Amino acid sequence: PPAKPVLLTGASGNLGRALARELGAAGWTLRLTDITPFPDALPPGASFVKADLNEGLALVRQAEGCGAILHFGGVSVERPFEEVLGPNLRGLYHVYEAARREGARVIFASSNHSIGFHERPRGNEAKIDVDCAFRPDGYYGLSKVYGELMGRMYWDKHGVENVNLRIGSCFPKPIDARMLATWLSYADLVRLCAAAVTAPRSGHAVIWAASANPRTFWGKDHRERIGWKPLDSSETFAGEVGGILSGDPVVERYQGGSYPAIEYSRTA
Ligand code: 15L
Repeated sequence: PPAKPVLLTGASGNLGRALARELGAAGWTLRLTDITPFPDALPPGASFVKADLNEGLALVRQAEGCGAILHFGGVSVERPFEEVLGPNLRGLYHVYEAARREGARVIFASSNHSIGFHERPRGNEAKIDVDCAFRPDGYYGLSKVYGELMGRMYWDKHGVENVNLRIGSCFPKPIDARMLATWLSYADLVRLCAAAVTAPRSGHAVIWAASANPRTFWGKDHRERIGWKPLDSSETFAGEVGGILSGDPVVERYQGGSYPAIEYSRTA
């Protein structure tokens, strides 16, 4: 386990709960926070504080003495701009200011929706690397772009290390054909976060957070820097979900799936 406590925002969310349970069981000292109460029994060595990411002071206090911040809090799906603004943009600023004060590393739950308007590769077409253009597929994806760029800026300007996880689809199992490309198992997520926190140096890193899926959309990233390799694969579920398509050409064309199609009004 890391020498210093680790702050986890969004602890009451699906991914937060999985991380709290597994890292807690591995003996980590966790400071959990969320705007909604923590629904599970507290893991050994963990504490929980209910707080809003909009409140900078609360976050600074919780981060005191921490060596890393796993930032999984905020709005996690497409929402109107005004709803995304507070938790996802102002919240990020508070996280990074706290990290700067503590000399802590930030592990940011970014998303494939920061690049969701890239088309899916067909056949042998080249896969996109993490230095591809940002192509956010909505206000939520745009907030993830902002988060990755905030990490870029805090590293260049203040030397705050950060690992940006472009999470595909992290669920117990894939539920449609797209997720055969984008799925990330909970176990691979937990190992990824552990590697991101404990690697001796990360700088500003960006990682495709998906399992070892043969149908992946994604190519090169910075995983070697933190020594992470996914061990699971969506292919186990191909027979079950490989035929599940949406029937919507916009959804099937782009990597972001249903998100690009939300309020899509382009005609040419
Ligand atoms: C995300 O960023 C969302 O948080 C999650 O609910 C899924 O929609 C996922 O992306 C996905 O693209 O499958």
